[in-house]
Amino acid sequence: MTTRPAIDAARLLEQHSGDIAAAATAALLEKDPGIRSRFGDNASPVWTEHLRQRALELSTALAAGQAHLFVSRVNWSRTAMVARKVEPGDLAASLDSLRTAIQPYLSGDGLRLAIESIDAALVAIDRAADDIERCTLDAGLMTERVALRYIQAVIAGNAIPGMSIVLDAVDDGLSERDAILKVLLPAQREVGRLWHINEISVAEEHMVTMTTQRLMAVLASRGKHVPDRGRTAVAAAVAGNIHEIGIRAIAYLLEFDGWRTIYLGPDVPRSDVPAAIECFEADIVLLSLALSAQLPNLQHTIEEIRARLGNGVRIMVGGNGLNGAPDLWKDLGADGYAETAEAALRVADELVPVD
Ligand code: B12
Repeated sequence: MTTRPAIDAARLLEQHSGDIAAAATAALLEKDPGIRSRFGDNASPVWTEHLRQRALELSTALAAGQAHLFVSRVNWSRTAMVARKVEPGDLAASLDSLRTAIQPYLSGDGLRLAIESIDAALVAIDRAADDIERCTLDAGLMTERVALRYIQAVIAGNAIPGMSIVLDAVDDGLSERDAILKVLLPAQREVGRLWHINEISVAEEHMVTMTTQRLMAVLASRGKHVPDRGRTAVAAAVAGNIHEIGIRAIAYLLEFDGWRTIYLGPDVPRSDVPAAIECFEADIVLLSLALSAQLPNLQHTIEEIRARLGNGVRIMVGGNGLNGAPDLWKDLGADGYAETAEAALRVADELVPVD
């Protein structure tokens, strides 16, 4: 439940995130000289950026009335830091500094809620175990075995053989739809885990992601499409979100199911979304966000659609940034939400039944 003080505090945190981060970093480095010696000349820029992100995440969690979104982001950072040999104590010390640095900007209930969220995050990271997240793929399943072989081949620099591993499975009877749903999407999640725990670099993640985009396009054009059933969907990742595999996969799967699909791509300016809906007379728009920090952009996009088009178009939202907050879509003014691609197809069918 969002309250007025939480919304005001969220606005102030967003507005002053730069100053708060600078003050918190200065206090952190003064209090803990060990951090400066461990990070060298990078100490100030690295921790300022880190704390600016924290302030923005705290802001979006307060605005959404979901403190646990902040806690889960801090936990995420802890895992990434431990994997990169950053002392967990540094993260706790940085949150202490953040707690002090927000005090000149917030007051009353807003300040209390912000401090409660920071304290909850401190408790969570103190209790967190250091065990590394385990592989999500099950080599006992044919599709996930293919996903593992695909990742290994591409990271070894063999993109064409990697794509062949998946295409051979299709020749052996796997549908193009399942190749996307059960091989490529799980492969992408596994690549995210490997990057998070510092097992692969950003460049290696990019190699797989680029190959997945290439292969998804091939599968999407080869797969069986049911005839057009007269429904149009617009799909986009909201402004600031440059993750596009998930939403693009859903766009392709809708096409398999006979939807006319207008895929706008990543990072779409909010005013371009209603224009596309109008231009293509869409029945539904699907909006994707990857990080909770992108919630304000999602909210603004929905507001812009409603302001220009009223309730004439169905709005469905989803993406990693909404995981763990399954009811938030209602507060955002959307008509539906789904956590996975399969569920997205079901909800789209419910929201826009065939005549
Ligand atoms: C590839 C990738 C990138 C690429 C994206 C390139 C591209 N062209 O897409 C790049 C390198 C640019 C990138 C950048 C960043 N990334 Co990234 N990225 C990934 C990765 C490895 C794969 C993304 C993907 O393809 N997922 C595959 C699909 C299956 O998952 P999905 O996108 O969540 O979509 C599914 C559902 O969410 C849902 N869905 C998605 N959209 C919609 C929309 C609707 C309407 C519906 C109903 C459903 C729905 O259905 C999809 C299918 O099931 C993920 C790992 C992961 N677990 O996803 C991290 C991940 C998403 N990234 C992450 C992070 C932190 C970042 C950065 C902040 C890193 C940084 N410090 O710079 C930036 C932020 C960029 C930005 N502004 O958005 C984190 C997010 C953690 C979090 N939630 O807090 C993840 C989870 C990695 C991790 N394990 O920690 N990333």
